[in-house]
Amino acid sequence: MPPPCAASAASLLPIEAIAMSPPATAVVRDRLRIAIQKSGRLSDPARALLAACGLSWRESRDRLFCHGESLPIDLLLVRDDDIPGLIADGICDLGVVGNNVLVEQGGERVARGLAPAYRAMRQLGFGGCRLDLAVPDAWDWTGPSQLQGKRIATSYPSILAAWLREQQIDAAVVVLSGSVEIAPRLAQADAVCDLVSSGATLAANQLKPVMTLLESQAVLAGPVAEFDDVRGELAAMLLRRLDGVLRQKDSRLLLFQTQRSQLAGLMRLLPDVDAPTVMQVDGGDALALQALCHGSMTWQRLEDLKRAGARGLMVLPVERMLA
Ligand code: PRT
Ligand code: ZN
Repeated sequence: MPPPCAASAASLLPIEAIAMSPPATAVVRDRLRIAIQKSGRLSDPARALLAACGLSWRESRDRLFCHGESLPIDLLLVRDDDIPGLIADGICDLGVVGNNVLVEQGGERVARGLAPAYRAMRQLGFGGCRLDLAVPDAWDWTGPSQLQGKRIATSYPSILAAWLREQQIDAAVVVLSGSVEIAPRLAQADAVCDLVSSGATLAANQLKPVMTLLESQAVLAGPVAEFDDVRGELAAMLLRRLDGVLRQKDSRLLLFQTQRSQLAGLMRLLPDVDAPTVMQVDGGDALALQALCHGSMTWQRLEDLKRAGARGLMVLPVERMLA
């Protein structure tokens, strides 16, 4: 993909959105603006996550600005590569973007002598992939030193260059904006450094992954500096809800009864529960427990708990959480 360019994203904005988009440093705003990918791998999951946080907006798939209805939080639909620049320029307050893009563009800023302008605030649990170094199947891979003097094609020159420096390898970085995997077959490069999820694209191009330079997933990105107006409160509320939604995704409520003497043994079987609530039943040794579990609660685990003295086991889904 072409290099980041906040100006190009802004130039795509409809007139009214541009009018609403002076740099944040120049104005105090009373609405929060979140940039998400207009279309692509992160687009639908980002929308679903924000909707689960209680946001709703006036849909305009064909346009770039969606006015927030349930809360003063608007969406800007853009190319993922533009998101870090939009945050750096204060055109957007937050963004949902692959950490790979954030790290790459952060590295470019540092190389240009600019101060860090954005940071990953939360890992979002989707858009998982790796930035892998891959070589032709025919290579007998012995280690990074094999790359000495070779040409490596990538859309992530900053991350790759940093890694090569670390490894003290002198290799040529061939920057391509797409179709990186085909470069060795076209004799443009000897190896590639590209995003991989299933690995099918590498395999189809007779390449094999040999090193992982970065594990990535979608993140909520925001500015390094705190907001000093009402956007700070809106961002804090969004983060609270986001944390609830992310935790709730893999959480189950576990209920059961047991005897006091068996409690310690049962708790050893539940290392992934939050501090459980323990209630005495009838003032005797019988206890009722409720606990939030974050691991999977399989039939096997329930059988193990039952054997250890749990009775009336119940696993309930969690609808909503707010810490
Ligand atoms: O138009 P715009 O610039 O917004 O979209 P884009 O084409 O740049 O982005 P998109 O939608 O392809 O990817 C957005 C983000 O999704 C990336 O920045 C990553 O954070 C994440 N992601 C997760 C991936 C992949 N998995 C992925 N597999 N991004 C790209 N790929 C590509 C990879 O480059 C390679 O070409 O998929 C191919 C490999 O897939 P496998 O499954 O064959 O290994
Ligand atoms: Zn892109």
